[in-house]
Amino acid sequence: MTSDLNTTATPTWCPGCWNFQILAGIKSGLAEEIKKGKNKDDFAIVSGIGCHAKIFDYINLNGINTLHGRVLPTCLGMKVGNPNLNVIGFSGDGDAYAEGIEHLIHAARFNSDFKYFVHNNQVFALTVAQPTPVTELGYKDKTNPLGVKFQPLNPIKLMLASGCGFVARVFAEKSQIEYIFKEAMKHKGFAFIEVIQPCIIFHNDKGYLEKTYSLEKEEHDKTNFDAAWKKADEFDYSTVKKIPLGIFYQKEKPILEELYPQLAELKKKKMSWKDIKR
Ligand SMILES: Cc1ncc(C[n+]2csc(CCOP(=O)(O)OP(=O)(O)O)c2C)c(N)n1
Repeated sequence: MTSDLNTTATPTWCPGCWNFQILAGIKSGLAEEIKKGKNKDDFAIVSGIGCHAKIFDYINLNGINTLHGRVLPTCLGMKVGNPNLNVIGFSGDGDAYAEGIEHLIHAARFNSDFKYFVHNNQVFALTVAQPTPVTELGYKDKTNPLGVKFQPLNPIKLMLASGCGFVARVFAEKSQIEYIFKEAMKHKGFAFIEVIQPCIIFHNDKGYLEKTYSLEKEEHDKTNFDAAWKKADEFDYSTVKKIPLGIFYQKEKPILEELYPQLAELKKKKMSWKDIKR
């Protein structure tokens, strides 16, 4: 039941923030996994610093609310400590693509078996709207009165180029989060999920939702790297014509926990380091 995952903390997100839908979708996905036989203690969550990070306070699971930009090494540390934990990380676009960018590239390479949701509102929202590496050209705020001069990074292409085996984007609607949560849980390996989450105060959506379409409905072949790369080009985070949603690319490859015999052994025996007598 999703209510078992509730905490007593009162959400401090702005009324109407899309983060509420992300929270609802994640809790419903988790409840489904628990119904299928997992325990709450089989999960751990990690968040960074920012509006997105408050999700940590609203889900009753173990975990760490870590430093800004350090979600991924924290998740990796948890997996190395206990390869049987189901670890889920949450970042903002500032957290993931600015402070934490180097970790993102290596997380894709290492392919440790955890899931990563990036709440992308195209601004550093909690600190009131400074541009991030995915803010559109020309965007102005007090720190950039002349407007952003640099082409936004394309995180989908970055993940493809870095060898990520699960590259997806969804919009911050509960049903889309539920869908991608389920798909990501089924995938063995690092799953990168970008969630388009327009900040209703500082970066309003400019009709993003109407520009989205489903890759699955278009029969996009998610096993085809070149097709994924092409689809990634359709939204450059600056000009908004159409925004493909769904799984761009999926390919299973050896996970970090299988490449190290010590971890593979722990996984096989369903043990963690604390169960080993030394
Ligand atoms: C190392 C470090 N740099 C800067 C900050 C200040 N800071 C706190 S929240 C935040 C913005 C977070 O933006 P983002 O990760 O995009 O998340 P959002 O608030 O948009 O969900 C910043 C820059 C910090 N806490 N730590």
